[in-house]
Amino acid sequence: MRKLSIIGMPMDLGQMRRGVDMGPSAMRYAGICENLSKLFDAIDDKGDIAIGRPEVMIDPDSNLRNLQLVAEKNVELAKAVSKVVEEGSFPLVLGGDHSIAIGTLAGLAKHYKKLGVIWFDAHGDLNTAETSPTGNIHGMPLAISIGIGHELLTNMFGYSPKVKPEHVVIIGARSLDEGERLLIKEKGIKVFTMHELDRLGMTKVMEETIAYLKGKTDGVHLSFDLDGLDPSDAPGVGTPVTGGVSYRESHLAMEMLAEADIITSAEFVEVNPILDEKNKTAAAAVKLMGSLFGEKLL
Ligand code: 4U7
Ligand code: MN
Ligand code: MN
Ligand code: MN
Repeated sequence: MRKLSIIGMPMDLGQMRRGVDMGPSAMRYAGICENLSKLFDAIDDKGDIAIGRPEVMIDPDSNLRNLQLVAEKNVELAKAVSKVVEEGSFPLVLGGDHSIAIGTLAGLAKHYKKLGVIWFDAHGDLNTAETSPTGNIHGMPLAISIGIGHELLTNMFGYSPKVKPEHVVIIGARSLDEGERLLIKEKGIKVFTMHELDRLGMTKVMEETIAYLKGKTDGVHLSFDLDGLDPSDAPGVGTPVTGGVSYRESHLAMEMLAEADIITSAEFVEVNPILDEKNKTAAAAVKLMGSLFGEKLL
């Protein structure tokens, strides 16, 4: 029995642009359940985790903006994700800004000791309070998950790291800060930037990604930041970067992951309906989920 469980995480505290809290709603509106129903025996939408965000920006000047709340809410998400795994269901988390990956990965790490992560993103999300140009925690979740950053986030549930750097693959990067470049080199993190995507093509990049993670991991999480796509295909994101992955290439990537049958959990993040054009980005996310879960054109 193949079961999908959806968890909405309408959190916008990891960055400064309002609207990304409406991401889960926009993706549901774009037809997640309708689109995925034929690919699963059952779909269980758990609804949203309550963020209860006050209207005023809290803690606007810190170099770890909204640290306490981001930590608290991610503990809740981690518990919800862990429960879904215990139920034998596939966890699909809807963001929210990318800081929610801290909770998703903390929840998964309870069950997967060698968790692989595919980080599809224009950015590295490998900043710390020291290296971040913005103080926005959505630019830090990958660093935190490999154990680098504020203890309140890295040490969730009393241990760190949640993921080993050698089990991470970043795809689509084209905006990396200085500190992130250093960390990538220091930790030997596998990165396919847009340069490698242009040179090798998506087919080869995905073949290499799958070969790299297969065998040495006991589960693979897909963390899909919609800004990995080109802004022409996904305009509804808070930090767009030109020169991204095309709609078709991204589908090919999802189709290859479906074929390889390695993905054990996923999240789609950074959809901001206020910045979007007629829900285009949310719709792209939902179509990508279809390909990821095995939908075929013919
Ligand atoms: B996202 C940035 F400085 N690197 O740290 C930062 F460019 O989750 C952007 O990938 C982070 O969307 C983007 O603030 C975070 C910036
Ligand atoms: Mn991101
Ligand atoms: Mn990004
Ligand atoms: Mn972003």
